[in-house]
Amino acid sequence: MTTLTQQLRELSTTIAVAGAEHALSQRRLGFGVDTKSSMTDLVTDVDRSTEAMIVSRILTARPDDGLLGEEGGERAGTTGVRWVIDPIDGTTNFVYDHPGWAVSIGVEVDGVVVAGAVACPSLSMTYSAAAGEGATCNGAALQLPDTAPPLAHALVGTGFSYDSHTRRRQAQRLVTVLPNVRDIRRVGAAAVDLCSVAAGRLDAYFEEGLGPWDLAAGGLIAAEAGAHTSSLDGGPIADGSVLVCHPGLAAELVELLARAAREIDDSPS
Ligand code: LIP
Repeated sequence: MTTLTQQLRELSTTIAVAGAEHALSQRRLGFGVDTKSSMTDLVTDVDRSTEAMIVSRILTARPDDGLLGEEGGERAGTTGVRWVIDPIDGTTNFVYDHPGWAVSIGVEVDGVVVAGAVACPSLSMTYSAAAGEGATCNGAALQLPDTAPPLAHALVGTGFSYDSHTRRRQAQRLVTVLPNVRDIRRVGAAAVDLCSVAAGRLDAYFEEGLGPWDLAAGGLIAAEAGAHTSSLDGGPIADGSVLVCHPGLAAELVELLARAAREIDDSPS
């Protein structure tokens, strides 16, 4: 007898894979591109058609659930289950045909993410997790190693805002961070970054300003693989601020990020 959480994991995985196949096939046919919050914040008609396809599949299976989609799909449900959907996370990569993009579907029960899947078709990787039941990539269990690397050997992912003023401060923060870690990777899709920490392809990832759809599935996958998850200041994740890393790196990274913020505030603008 499968539990609700197991059923939601299986359904989110099946639909995420189908959504990824849809997006990849639509890409080959050509697509239109628009902008949202700024000239660099892209959305394509494949984002929209993929979200519509995902919503249709969800409501066919579970007609009374709630929905929150990045491209506007939102409805209240009556079951306590809410689906949090990013139809294409990493839209800029999708447009430029870089592989770092994914379909991300998280599932909440009473406001807590309990299942989710991230399908990365160009990387041939499908991640999934259920609360208390671990995380997998292509069916193989994910578990962070017992020991963390030294901070100076940590490969750290991050991302940047679409707002140019915010990007300036984020770049200034790297002046402090970059000399103290192995290197930085800016993949361009939070869901891929979060799953990369779960899979050991990154030792840490931090970013601010994420939407709930960027974070829902990948955050659970990283936590179920044993990663530390918090805001940049080490507190509970809030307002789209996230630090995900090997637990042995968390205190040092919180301090390094705090020092970076102080150095920006203390520097002449
Ligand atoms: C992306 C995020 C990424 C961030 C990008 C962009 P989108 O989401 O997943 O972490 O750095 O700027 O916001 O807009 O491609 O769905």
